[in-house]
Amino acid sequence: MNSSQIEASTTRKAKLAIDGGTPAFAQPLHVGRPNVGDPTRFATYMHQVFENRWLTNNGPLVQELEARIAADLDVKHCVAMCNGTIALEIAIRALGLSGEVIVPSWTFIATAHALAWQGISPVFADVDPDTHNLTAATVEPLITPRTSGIIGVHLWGRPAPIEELQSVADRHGLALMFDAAHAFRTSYRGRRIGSFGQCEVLSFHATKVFNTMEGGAVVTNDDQLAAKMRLMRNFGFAGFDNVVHPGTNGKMIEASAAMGLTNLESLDEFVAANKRCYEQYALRFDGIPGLDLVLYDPAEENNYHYIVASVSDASATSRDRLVEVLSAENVLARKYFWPGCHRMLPYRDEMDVILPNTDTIAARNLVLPSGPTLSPDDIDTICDILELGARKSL
Ligand code: T4K
Repeated sequence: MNSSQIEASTTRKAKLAIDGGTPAFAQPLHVGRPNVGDPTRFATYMHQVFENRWLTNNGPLVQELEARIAADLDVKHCVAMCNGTIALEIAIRALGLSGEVIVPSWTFIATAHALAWQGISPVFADVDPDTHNLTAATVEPLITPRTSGIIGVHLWGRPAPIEELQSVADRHGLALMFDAAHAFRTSYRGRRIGSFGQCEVLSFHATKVFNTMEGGAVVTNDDQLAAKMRLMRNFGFAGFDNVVHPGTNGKMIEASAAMGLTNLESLDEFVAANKRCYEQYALRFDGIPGLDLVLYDPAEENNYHYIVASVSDASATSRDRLVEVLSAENVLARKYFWPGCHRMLPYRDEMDVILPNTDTIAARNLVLPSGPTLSPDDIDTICDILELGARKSL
């Protein structure tokens, strides 16, 4: 197709902003724009917080949120924390991990930092090119006498191969925990993510499908582990003046719990909106050369929060150029998690690893906006721009 045929094939007729046209969107469309529930409900909860004069330190709203999340995920314990990174650190320490721990490089940097921050070496494994998750085959060859555990990541809310990883861990006597930061309200073989491995770590950051502004939690069926983490998140206090364990300050505040309780009430709507976005993107991507969507498994429960595209060489415009073109139109797409943790400054000189699948994915990955604030017209316009770029070098 020549460029006028391409423009005719899409609803987009205007000059691109990168060529001096007016941006398609007056306001930026961000990946990660927060989902927010009913402000009146939030105000009611906050009124309760003021009435209680209890602002933090395991307050009643935090306890209520923990109970609701544990019930929702069908897991015995939910230990709420101030963010997902501290939750990872506390879980890692409570499990007694040391030496080396195997993690994917293809994840948000917090997964690796949570180990390095406490003197443990993250050992970066490659991922499956289609699922973006670890496999037994990428993990097992990296096990050494110093390995103490494996952290699987349910990337984009799509479950890691839990059973495969569990049998590797069992064979070698290793701990297995999961970074489930993206995986709130998703399932593995029909069972909700939250009770796999020794524990799973959730993030409730503003940009997640379910947020408490900042926040996170460790969920587990292990009574002793949960009790230890409760101590650790509160300086090791077991009652007034009685410190029984080393600890830190990992507590969730009541205002965060108020946000969480508010957002739980709207979570089904957020997921439905994400699903609508995902299905529309999937429909539009069908037939666009060089653009593929990383698909969710319809047999599982998904939160559809991350719209993840792959831009291959068959696209006339490169991934990096598409990010620039979209940005000029006020569509702030992301290259998450380029270039991979193993190529980030704190880690790249320390190890000599070759992760071909991670490198290929990192070069192609493009995360697009989704969520309740995005209209079908918005998605059509974003897809028009992408289609133009895929068919013609911009
Ligand atoms: N493990 C994994 C696999 C994770 O993905 C994360 C966090 C963690 C662990 C750690 O959990 P936390 O400690 O964060 O609870 C963002 C988030 O800050 C981070 O939570 C998240 N993963 C990561 C995937 O995304 P950045 O560096 O991209 O943040 P930033 O400031 O660029 O904002 C992201 C986008 O959201 C932008 O387009 C702007 C938009 N945004 C952001 C905020 C905060 C808004 O529109 N409104 C807002 O209020 O890391």
